[in-house]
Amino acid sequence: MKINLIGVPLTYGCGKDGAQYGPSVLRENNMIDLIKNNGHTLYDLGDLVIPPASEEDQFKGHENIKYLDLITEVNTNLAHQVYCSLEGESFPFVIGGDHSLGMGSIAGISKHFNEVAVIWIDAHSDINTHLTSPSGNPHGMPLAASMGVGHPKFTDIYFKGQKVHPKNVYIIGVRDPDAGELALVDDLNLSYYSMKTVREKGLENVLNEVIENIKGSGVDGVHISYDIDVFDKSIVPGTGTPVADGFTLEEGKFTIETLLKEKFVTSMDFVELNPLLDDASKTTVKTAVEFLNHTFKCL
Ligand code: DIR
Ligand code: MN
Ligand code: MN
Ligand code: MN
Repeated sequence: MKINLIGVPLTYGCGKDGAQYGPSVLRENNMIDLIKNNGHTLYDLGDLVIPPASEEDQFKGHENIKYLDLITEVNTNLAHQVYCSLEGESFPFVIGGDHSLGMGSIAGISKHFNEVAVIWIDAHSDINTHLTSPSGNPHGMPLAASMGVGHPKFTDIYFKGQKVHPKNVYIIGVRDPDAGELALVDDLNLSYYSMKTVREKGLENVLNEVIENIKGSGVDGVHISYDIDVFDKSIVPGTGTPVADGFTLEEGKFTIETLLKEKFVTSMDFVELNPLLDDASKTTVKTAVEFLNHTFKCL
């Protein structure tokens, strides 16, 4: 298939240095060949420009949102890249960078399709707002903003208002939610599969439930936003917020394989690799490359 690769070397959204090196390290580790060798036609759109910003200005836009204007700007550019990729009948594959980029991806797909579903695979649910976030980090807010909940600058990225209806959102793998996020899960009645639920029901059953619901929902676009921290922290030390009791590599591969087999997925993010936090044997890069290789095999 035709794939547009879009790098987003952004780390201002996660409050830690290092996630900006995700795209370059993935490229150094043969990401390009990996896509081509799996039979795809690759258009490498390069990396988005991230303007420099000084730390003392981080709360200039809002007292509990770091780098509000910069994150808004970068996501607007990303949204247009994603939108234009879809208009050109390519599959946008976005590599981060921190997860605040999810807002841009979803804004772009939402402009192209009539109605989209979003599958958010993450140890966190990323549905904080400036009112609930304990960290002020935008990477904990993108899914809320995409549903129209949060600061107006975030909810109105690319075009005004809601990008994805809450009924079309599926969250899988969460084991470190914040209190305000759990309240929103209830308020919006979200399809929320915590890691506890995944263990109780079984991963295959959870995925089949998600697939059946998406197929019955009438959406014409499906986006996967994959946060590397859904993996167990033992195989991804190189991410900003590693959490125990996560996916094994096999479970991650099984998840992507099962979803991609349906042939309804139309775009994807892969985020939160932080090479500066990786161990000496590059465990996280190895996890990422194995997972991505399987992903491109199944695409
Ligand atoms: C936390 C961390 N819930 C926050 N979020 C992360 O800052 O809002 N998302 N790491 O993937
Ligand atoms: Mn995330
Ligand atoms: Mn739309
Ligand atoms: Mn996460």
